[in-house]
Amino acid sequence: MAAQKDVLYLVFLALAVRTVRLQLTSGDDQGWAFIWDYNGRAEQVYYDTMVARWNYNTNLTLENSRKQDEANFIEAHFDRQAAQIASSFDWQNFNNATLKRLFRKITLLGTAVNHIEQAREAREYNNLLTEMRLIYSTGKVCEYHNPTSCLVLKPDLSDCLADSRDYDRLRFCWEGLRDAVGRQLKDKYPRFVELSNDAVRQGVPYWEDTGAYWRSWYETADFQEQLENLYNQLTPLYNNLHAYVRKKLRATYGQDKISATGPIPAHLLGNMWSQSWANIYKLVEPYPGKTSINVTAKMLSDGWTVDRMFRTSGDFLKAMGLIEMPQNFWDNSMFVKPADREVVCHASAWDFYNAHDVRIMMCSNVSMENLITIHHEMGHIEYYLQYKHHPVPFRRGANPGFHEAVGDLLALSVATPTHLQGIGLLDTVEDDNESDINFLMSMALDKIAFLPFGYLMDQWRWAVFNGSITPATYNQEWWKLRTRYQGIVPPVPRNHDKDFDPGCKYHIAANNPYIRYFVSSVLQFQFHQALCQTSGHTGPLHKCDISAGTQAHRAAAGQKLARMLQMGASQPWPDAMEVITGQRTMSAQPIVEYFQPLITWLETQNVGETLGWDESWTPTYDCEAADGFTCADGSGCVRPGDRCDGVTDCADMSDELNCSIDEQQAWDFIWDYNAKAERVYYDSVVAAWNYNTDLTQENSQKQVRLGMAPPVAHCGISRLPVLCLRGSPSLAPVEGLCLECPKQVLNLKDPT
Ligand code: KAF
Ligand code: ZN
Repeated sequence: MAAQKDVLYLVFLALAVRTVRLQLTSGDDQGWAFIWDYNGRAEQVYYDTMVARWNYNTNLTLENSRKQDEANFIEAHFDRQAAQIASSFDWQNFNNATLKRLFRKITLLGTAVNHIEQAREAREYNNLLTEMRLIYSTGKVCEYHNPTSCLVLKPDLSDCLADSRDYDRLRFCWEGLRDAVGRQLKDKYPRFVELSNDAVRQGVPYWEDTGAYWRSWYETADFQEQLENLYNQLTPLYNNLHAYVRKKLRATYGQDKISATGPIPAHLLGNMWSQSWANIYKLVEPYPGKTSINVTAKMLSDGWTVDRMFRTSGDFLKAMGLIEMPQNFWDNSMFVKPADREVVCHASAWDFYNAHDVRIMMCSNVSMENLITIHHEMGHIEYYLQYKHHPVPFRRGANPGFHEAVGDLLALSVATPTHLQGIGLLDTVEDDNESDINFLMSMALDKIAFLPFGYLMDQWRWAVFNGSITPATYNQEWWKLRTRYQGIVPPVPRNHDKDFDPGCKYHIAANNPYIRYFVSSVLQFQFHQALCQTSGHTGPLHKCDISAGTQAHRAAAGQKLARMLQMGASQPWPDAMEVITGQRTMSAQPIVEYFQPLITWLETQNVGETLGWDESWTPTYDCEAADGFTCADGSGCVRPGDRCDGVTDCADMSDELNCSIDEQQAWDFIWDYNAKAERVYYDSVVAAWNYNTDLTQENSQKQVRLGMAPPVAHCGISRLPVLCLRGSPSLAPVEGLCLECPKQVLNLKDPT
């Protein structure tokens, strides 16, 4: 493999540099020579890694996973060697600032390098990450009363959260994912955090923890203070939206379910993580009957296809004079979920580092939400295409928030009613205040609702990485932040010993940083405001479509954006920001200006409402409606999946004798189990005897086959480590041996 040769070459070069010169190599010319040599090799190594990652992510097999591990390992080795050689140059004294910046980036190693000297830890780190991603991507939630009917996150559970208006059904879908994914990740995450921190602490420079390493990408000394400042300026917007939505939800679900002054139950906001509330637009629409922005129904009735959504996004880039998607983008991308295999469904945009192979991976369906996500992903691709001429270390966003902001910036124009009308997604557009408020509400349900979530995700993770949140309090602290910032509460009591709710968000299971999305939420409005000015827009900011002006105006806006994108990471981000906005700092002013008419409207709607929420309020929990049952002493609710054995299930920690299991059924089960276990064990001892007394291949295989057969059945909900669930049919662990599940719940993990 070419990449392996490159690694060997670098090892050779490193040794040569070390032995021939004991002092640092100096001189810009030598520096440039290294860079161009490094660049050609890096392109090859990274291309191979991206191909292996793509193949695995679009077909989650063991074999593809193994190939991906191998490629990751080669890449880490290459990065490490390159960093070592670059460090042997006296690069801090180079004359050329660009060259210095390139060397700094090559020598900065984070977790990517992951201690070659400690290959065991590196493997463990990679294995854990692969496992966590796989658990997230393949988690399934089976119906309580039909365990063979199982739901996956995309599309089933996402659709459930978006479309159902049944309080208990929503709770089932919300809780199901947390049981299926979070609980399985709980034991893996602490070790992962430990290994990640170990890795960054071994690098040069030394990072205190993974969070500090991630924050270093922003090259901003007071980054956290700046964020807090921005967040505080945006809180009034969020609190007004929250109070208004809570009032509307009380009208929909009942005052017994939602408090006028409390947080909102998290499952009622149209999204699995309550991060975008756009799916409940109809429940909170300010002026029903006026122009309504959610155009999903129109897309479906007009026969829109996934391909058309992508082409529409491509057309917008073209109209702005930006780089069009190359043919291989259309040929190689994965736009819809394949029916025949497991894939990663979380959307992503891929650069293969060879200047032309770019792809999107997404399990799209036809909807307004997906149309916006497609623009988001296309924004990443446009960035790739614009900065492809740079050496590899500069092929990044000016900072990670810039990369996330590009597509969203374009979507701000695409989502305007006049633009939607132009592409055939709205029949009529009324130009009046009420329609404006409807439009701004639909945008706020996306953009404003997202702010606290975008902010808190890495507040939690940074605290985990720096040790101020420990594994024992992962889940409590998560919910403290969720309640404090988002004003939401879990609809069902959390079992902090078992639940790991943060792990149910892709970016935590897959270890992708998140603060970039909060940064992007601010930046995109700054860019939008500036480009609107360039495009000749006059009037309120929320009415601006940067593609709507004259050809010359449109081209000017497109060129300005392109100039910034072409910089990649070659200069500090304030330089890139200056190209578009003329400013060098992040500012909340444009997003506040954009939503000002809605803020004023919400303030009048919220007269008499309490802004904010009482953090101690929790929803009443109807145990029976949630398929649970109360312990015999009436003290708690045991849910399917929780063992009724006194470990932690009953709220008062009472043991299983207090739970309402019919003991006779339990004994029936034990005797049934016993008879069948005797047969299984007899067969396996016979096989062992036969093999030990006659060491043939065939006898060995028979023994292995029996030895590997699971000793117990997993009846009922396959996502749960239980034997049987209430009323569920039994499943056979070994052909012909079927354990009958008792009618009552009997959740025994291992009856031996
Ligand atoms: C963004 C926009 C609107 C709403 C919500 C968000 C936040 C976030 C979310 O919670 O869904 N959005 C995404 O995760 C979109 C996917 C992505 O484009 O940001 C993707 C995430 C990802 C996937 C796999 C590996 C790493 C990251 N990011 C990229 O594809 C990406 C990131 C950096 C550079 C180029 C591409
Ligand atoms: Zn993104």
